[in-house]
This record gives sequence, structure tokens and C-alpha cells, in this order.
Amino acid sequence: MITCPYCFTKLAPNRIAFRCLGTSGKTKGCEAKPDQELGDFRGVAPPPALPPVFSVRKPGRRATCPTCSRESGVRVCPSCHSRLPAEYCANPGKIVALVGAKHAGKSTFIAVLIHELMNRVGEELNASLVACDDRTIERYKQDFARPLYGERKLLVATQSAGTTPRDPLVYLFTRTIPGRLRSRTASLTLVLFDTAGEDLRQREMSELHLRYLDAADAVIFLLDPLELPGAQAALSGGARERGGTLANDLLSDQMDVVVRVTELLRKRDGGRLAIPAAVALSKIDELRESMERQSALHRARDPIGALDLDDREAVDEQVRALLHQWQAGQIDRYLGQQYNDYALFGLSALGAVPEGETVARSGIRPYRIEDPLLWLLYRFKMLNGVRR
Ligand SMILES: Nc1nc2c(ncn2[C@@H]2O[C@H](COP(=O)(O)OP(=O)(O)OP(=O)(O)O)[C@@H](O)[C@H]2O)c(=O)[nH]1
Ligand SMILES: [Mg+2]
Ligand SMILES: [Zn+2]
Ligand SMILES: [Zn+2]
Repeated sequence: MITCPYCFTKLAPNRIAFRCLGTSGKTKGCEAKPDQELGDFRGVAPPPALPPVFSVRKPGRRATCPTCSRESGVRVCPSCHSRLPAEYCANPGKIVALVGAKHAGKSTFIAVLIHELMNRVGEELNASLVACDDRTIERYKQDFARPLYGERKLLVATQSAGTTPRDPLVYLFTRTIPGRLRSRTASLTLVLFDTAGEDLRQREMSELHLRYLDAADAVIFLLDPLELPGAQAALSGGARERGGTLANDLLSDQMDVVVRVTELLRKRDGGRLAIPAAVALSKIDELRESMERQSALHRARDPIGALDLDDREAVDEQVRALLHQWQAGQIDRYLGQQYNDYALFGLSALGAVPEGETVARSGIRPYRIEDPLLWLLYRFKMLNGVRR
């Protein structure tokens, strides 16, 4: 089974469909006509005019259009008619669900994480991260990189998927893994879907979100310490004023989002959940001052190109201690009851408190932003764990 990375419908490989190439140059093919499925999925009216989609009995890399006999290698999802990237069909995909209440820092996390994976962390892991489709390139530039890195402006709240359809970001992550005799490469397609906190607020989540959570191979929860009532005392002065804005919004309660998403995952798996869950305190820069100098979280991670298991345990323990100290221990207890495999993290995407609507003058200096992903890569057997 593969999962369409756009509409998250599960499909058997022999159900992959093709799109006719139509007419190009002197080669005649089918006429373009309105593609209702694609139009409906993207919420665009009138639907885009494209050559038709067809199915064949045994889909391989290419198939012959039954109407015009042209051969096509454009594979599409039979359900939403989105083009399936070739790499996605060839490599096992991992869908990472990123969830958290409104304003928790999800979009900023994605923006900075991808930047880091393409630069500093990519170098450390001997890995490349390339977009699998043009929409991913466009969307990353337009919605994430340009505002944050180009204009140094904070990202705007993510629009509900109901009003503006949003494509997930689909990347091929490839690592060169050194071996005793020769090195090998291992690839993984990473599907990141930036949910709007607004959509997770709904008691009745949309079909798309249900399918998305149903298809997830891992989940990252972001918890905003500014909105944890017990954390107030640990925040820097400015943060205390900025925090607590969602205090009267019961559906945006940090714990409540965790519970609602977990209940949905449970419908799928029943019993204790096997899906790895990374739970991260975001915006850790807002409380660093008040934390002990020697603490694990305060220390930068050593770039050793592997998961440092000792460091992992130390951070996990410290975040657990913080949650309990902040009377948010129930989040930890709940996760322990629900998930077989969960880990606690602390991170900062920006690395410094923003100034008004712009990032701090010191620039974007992420802190431990890659930690949850390194742990997941370790779980997906794409990264070694070491004791030191
Ligand atoms: N101090 C600090 N603030 C952050 C950091 N990341 C995000 N923020 C702040 O949190 C705000 C919300 O961040 P977003 O990434 O838009 O949050 P979101 O979870 O995507 O929010 P929705 O799209 O509404 O669900 C930003 O405008 C920043 O003010 C960080 O690393 N440090
Ligand atoms: Mg957002
Ligand atoms: Zn689809
Ligand atoms: Zn045709």
C-alpha cells in the first residue's frame, strides 16, 4: 500500500493511474478537458483543463493511453488526480504529522527545519533533501522561506484547509551511510503537512485531517510553553506578557489538542499506540535564562552525525521534570498511558525572542530544532544511535 501524499488516500500500487501526455508539438494525443477530481480536491473552479487520466491493469513506470495510444510516464493518484512524484513511488514514504494548538510554532518549525536539513544538519548527516515536486519548491519559497529568511518577518497564521487548500511538502531525503567496505545510500520520502491550529480546534475534524492522521507514520506534537499556565514563572518577563492569550480558548488548550489527536489515532490502532510520538516544547528561547546552566537542554547538541543516546535521555528527563514542575505532568502521564514509544524534546526554531513582527536582529539561530527528526530517523533505521 502506498498513501497519496496529497489527499492521503491509501492505494494499492496496482491502482496507480496515469495522465495522458496529450498533444505536444507534432505528436498528437488526447485533448485537454476539465479535470473535475483535481478541481474539487484543490477547490478551484472552473477545474483545470488537462489531458485525461486513465487506468491500466498492470501499471508500471509507463503505460499506453487507451484512447490515443501515446505512452505516458505521468503517474497520478486515482482519487485526487495529483501527480505522484516518481521518487515517491520508488521509495517508502514516511508521513510525519505535525500538530499543535494555534500559534504553537508549527509553521516556523517547518520553515527552519527544512532550511537546516538542506544546510547545517544535511552536512552533518551527509544527507541531501530535495523537493519531489514543483509545488513543494514553490510553496516552501512563497509561504516559508521568503517571509522568514528573505523579509525576516514572522509567519502569518496558517489558513484553515477549508478555505485555502494546502499541499503538503514532499521531499526526498537521501543519506550516504558509511560502511566497512563501501558506503551505501538510503532514501526516504518525507511528507510534511503543516496543519492550521485552527483546524485542530474543531471537535469534528475535516475528512482531509482524518485521512492525514490515519496515514501518519509518526507524529510530532508542539507544545507552546507560553500557553502552559504553570510555566509562567519560568518565562522571561516579556514572554509572560505575550503568553496566555489563548487562556480563555478552551479548544486551544495545549493538552486538549494532544488528547484529540490521540483519540483519532486510537480509532485506527486501538490499544496502546505503536506510532512514535515526539513531543516538543517550542520557543525554548523564551525561558532559557531561568534554566540551570548545566542542564542538558541548555547545552548544544554535538554534531556527531548520529543520535547521541545519552544526550537524548538527558533531554528527555529534563523536559519531563519541567512539565511536572509546571503542573503539566498530566501531559507526560497521559502520553505514557497512550503511546508505547514517545520522547520529549525542547527546541527553538528562531533561537531568540522575536522583536514585534520581525525576527530578532541577531538573525535566525535555531536551537535543537532537528532533535525530533533525528530521533524519528533513528526509529526509521536511517540513523545510528551511539553511546558515548
Ligand atoms: N520566541 C520564539 N517565538 C516563536 C518561535 N517560533 C514561533 N514563535 C512565535 O510563535 C508565533 C506563531 O508561530 P507559527 O509558526 O505561525 O505557529 P503555528 O503553530 O503555525 O500557528 P497556526 O498556523 O495558527 O496553527 C510566531 O509568530 C512567533 O511569534 C521560536 O522559536 N521562539
Ligand atoms: Mg501555521
Ligand atoms: Zn490523492
Ligand atoms: Zn491519450
